[in-house]
Amino acid sequence: MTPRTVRLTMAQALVRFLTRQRTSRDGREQPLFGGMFGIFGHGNVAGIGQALQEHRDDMRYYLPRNEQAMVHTAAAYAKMHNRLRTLACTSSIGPGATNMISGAAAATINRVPVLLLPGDIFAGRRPAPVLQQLESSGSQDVSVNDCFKPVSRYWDRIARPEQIITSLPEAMRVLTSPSESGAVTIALPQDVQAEAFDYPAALFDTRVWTIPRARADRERLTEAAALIRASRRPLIIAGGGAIYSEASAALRAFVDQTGIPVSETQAGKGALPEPHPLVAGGVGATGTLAANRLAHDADLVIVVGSRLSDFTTASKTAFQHEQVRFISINVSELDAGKHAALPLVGDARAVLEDLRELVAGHHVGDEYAATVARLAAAWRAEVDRVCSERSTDGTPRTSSLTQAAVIALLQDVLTANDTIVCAAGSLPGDLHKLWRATDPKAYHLEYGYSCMGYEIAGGIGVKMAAPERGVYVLIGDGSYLMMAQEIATAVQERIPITVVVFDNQGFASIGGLSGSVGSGGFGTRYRYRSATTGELDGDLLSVDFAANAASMGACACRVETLDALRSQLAAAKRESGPTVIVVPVDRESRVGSYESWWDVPVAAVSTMADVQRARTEFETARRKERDFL
Ligand SMILES: Cc1ncc(C[n+]2csc(CCOP(=O)(O)OP(=O)(O)O)c2C)c(N)n1
Ligand SMILES: [Mg+2]
Repeated sequence: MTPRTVRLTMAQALVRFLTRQRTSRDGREQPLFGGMFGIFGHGNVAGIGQALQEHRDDMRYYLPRNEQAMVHTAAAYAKMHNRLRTLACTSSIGPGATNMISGAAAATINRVPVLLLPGDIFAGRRPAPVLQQLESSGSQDVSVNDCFKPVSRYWDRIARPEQIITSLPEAMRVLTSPSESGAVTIALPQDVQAEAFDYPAALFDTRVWTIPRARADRERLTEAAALIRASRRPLIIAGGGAIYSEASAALRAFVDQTGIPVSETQAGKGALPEPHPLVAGGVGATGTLAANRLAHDADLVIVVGSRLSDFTTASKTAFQHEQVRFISINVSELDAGKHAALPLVGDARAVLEDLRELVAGHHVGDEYAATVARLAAAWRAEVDRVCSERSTDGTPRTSSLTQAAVIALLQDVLTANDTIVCAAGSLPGDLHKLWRATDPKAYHLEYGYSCMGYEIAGGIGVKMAAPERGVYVLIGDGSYLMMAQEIATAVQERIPITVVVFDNQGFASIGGLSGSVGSGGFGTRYRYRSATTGELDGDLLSVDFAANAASMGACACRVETLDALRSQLAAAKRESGPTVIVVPVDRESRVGSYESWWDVPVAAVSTMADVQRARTEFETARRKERDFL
């Protein structure tokens, strides 16, 4: 008997296939794709574009304003869904495709699934070179889409329509794999998209991808339990994996039983929601004094779902105990093996449950418990102090409001059912220290790639994934200027997010960093070029962000006081579309760093005295960096 077939174009078959994919974890099943974003050009309009039109009832199409942004939206959507759902993204060939590369890198670095479908040059080649085609004198099998290879976890190019029969299942496997997840790129030559093929009907059967909860090796678990029992100063680092695996209850049970304190990475904040007496807050370069002191003296660090970036480890200076050991719970072997950890390869929730049984009856000593309680209480008091501080003494103010005070007000107004979204600038560091996440989904930071421009696009993805939540995008003026156009998309889709723009006239974060490497803020402020000096040190440039947002259809305003901010935040709740609130904040009022450090190399030779001084300090600080072998 010959198998039943369906005659479709490759693009139609691809879209139909995507509508049939589902995921399931803990018995809860849902569609893998929540829709497809795309910007059409000659590389996809007649292929995927036409297929989407035919499938518009079961695959909703969304029109964003920029291809990079749509990938951020997809990644934020996936992250909010704990990687169980995502969005697909279609682009034309050439610039539309390469615009997605930053988004792909961000998704892959954050281990978040996104499906990217860039158009590609003709597989048939006859009309070559086509508009926007990259030519190579050494090969005809090269296009700009090859640039996606290093930033994708799966990459393919479809030269014949039947290739999707084997490619798509592999692409889905990678997208839904807890350990391999990231950007999946399938480049679609524009001619092949429109070619017909008799596809096996079975390709379009509903397919459920079951997300496993892998359990760790039994012997290693026993070894880990022995390390925990022997440890006098253990510390947990909760990373994004703890949230993706929905391990909060397991983590709480584990620490309630053992008394082990929990510090957090940017992706892991809220894994153990506040208020819990064992939350020590952010750890590492942007960490709290409590977490950083605990890390400094820890003899055992239990890492739960973190890739241990340099921000988390303070460039490998955070852990100074002579005999410090690491246990790393992670679905990915790559991450689990870092810092010569005892690797517990498996799902965070499952492994924590197993580990808890193995350390039954064990609790940290009274003295350590008292130290943890004292440090946590002192940190809470420090947060209150920083948030009520007016502005840095002595330095001229650009605003009477400090960033910390605005954060404190937001903290006061927002509830456990709200989510803040942020990615780059000085906000992530301040939030990592100051924010109290009262729910595992309250704090959405893209800090794997820290990609300026993620914020508003990401906020849209978060709101699409969790329409029941209030979504608050916190964004610097620099990031806003890089990618604000998705406000128009939010207006179009009537997505009611609130965007708070922190206007400090340039790059406060990199300005501060520039100061610390001896360069005095060179190139980090928005100023006119001065006719006298020829440099960018003329008058301050001001941008009317509220007018800009209003021009796209958002409800927008600028506030000068905390009271006005409070009432505008309340008003935003009544809007059916996006609201943008611009808040001027003082550039020089910074939240300090708490006994932490970040390795940013300083010029080894320079005629500038400040640079020479910074280099000397750098060389001293770097000596604290450790190898964990
Ligand atoms: C796409 C991108 N380009 C450059 C950087 C480097 N960078 C990190 S923070 C920053 C400045 C951000 O300025 P703003 O959004 O105003 O935040 P602020 O530092 O003032 O808080 C820059 C340029 C980046 N992270 N992402
Ligand atoms: Mg700024």
